[in-house]
Amino acid sequence: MFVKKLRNYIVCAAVSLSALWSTSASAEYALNLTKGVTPISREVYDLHMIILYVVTAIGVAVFAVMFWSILHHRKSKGAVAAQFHHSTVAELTWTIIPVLILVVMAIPATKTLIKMEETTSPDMTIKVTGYQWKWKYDYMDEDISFFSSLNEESNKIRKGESETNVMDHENYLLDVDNHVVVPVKKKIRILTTAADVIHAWWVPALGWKRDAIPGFINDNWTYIEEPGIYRGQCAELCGRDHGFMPIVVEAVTEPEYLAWVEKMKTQPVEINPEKLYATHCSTCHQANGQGLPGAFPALAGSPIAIGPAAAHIDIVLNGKPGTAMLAYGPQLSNEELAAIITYERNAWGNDVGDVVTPEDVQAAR
Ligand code: HEC
Ligand SMILES: [Cu+2]
Repeated sequence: MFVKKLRNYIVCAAVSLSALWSTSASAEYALNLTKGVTPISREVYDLHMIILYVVTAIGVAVFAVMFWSILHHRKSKGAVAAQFHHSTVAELTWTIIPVLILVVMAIPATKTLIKMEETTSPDMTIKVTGYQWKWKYDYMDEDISFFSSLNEESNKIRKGESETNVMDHENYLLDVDNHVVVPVKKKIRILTTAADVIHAWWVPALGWKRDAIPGFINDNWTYIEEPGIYRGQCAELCGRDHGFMPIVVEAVTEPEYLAWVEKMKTQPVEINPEKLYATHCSTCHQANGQGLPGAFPALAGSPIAIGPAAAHIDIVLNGKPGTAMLAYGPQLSNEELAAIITYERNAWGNDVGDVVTPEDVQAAR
């Protein structure tokens, strides 16, 4: 009776598992880790598989012994429990065998960890800085530096300001305005840090995830083999818009990379006040300048935004310590700051009518 019931349960579980497996496969759900696109990510994947096989084998063996014992030594068969309470042999065995298994598993894992830490002699270095809620990329060898934030369409959809259905937007919440463009087959050192709170830079295809911590610089590297677009996200809860600061790494061939570098260096910096405001300020103060009551003040009609320019420049340059209002002096150029401040003084019904110039901003630095 009992055995028959048990068999039914097992059949049932197997059928539902296989159903789950096929529906998830057809829906392109990946149940496993990604293999990624770097030698390290493949090693991480292989390690994961080795450990998975080891623990599966141990699990099967342990449960087999357990179920066998339950069945063959059950009370209805007249089994009588052994009555001993100390066995040196048993205790030594169940200590030494697991220790050996752990040591054997630790050897390849440590080798990979050491390789991951080996950041010396890179071909190039990129510094990644987390901000609430965007990323900044500095190409240390090229003097290229830019912000990368959630693309406009995703942003509109998530705020309910777009007609587009979420399902119709490819890479919804996983797309940005400026990709991090990198060459393939180069050792790229990636430094992570942050300007406000702790973030984490995570692109699964690269096989690692690293915290970006204010005041610290973490050191990592990657070597991408195949051109492609690899997406990721901030992986450390960093405040209200944590879910809206994706990462897009675009790996290209060396000539394409050099052309991109050339373009970045020669194209004039575009100063579009509305766009600058949207990128840097609207997550908190909102596109309509109304802020969010209780958290972020409205700029429409704000005493500072329509008061004397000096105080307005001061709070944008230096921020307000202890609040979410960061100092934008170190982030943005005089031209960009002058454009944003002038915009704020003359948008959403603010009509101060004055023009703040880059010279005014420079004088206040
Ligand atoms: C992360 C959220 C956040 C972002 C992004 C942000 N601010 Fe603020 N801002 C604040 C907060 C919070 C305050 C209120 C500080 C305080 O307590 O006085 C503030 C205050 C201000 C004020 C003073 C308003 C008043 O009436 O007190 C101005 C002007 C301002 N911000 C401009 C900007 C500009 C320009 C940008 C973009 C370059 C920007 N802010 C980006 C959070 C933010
Ligand atoms: Cu973050």
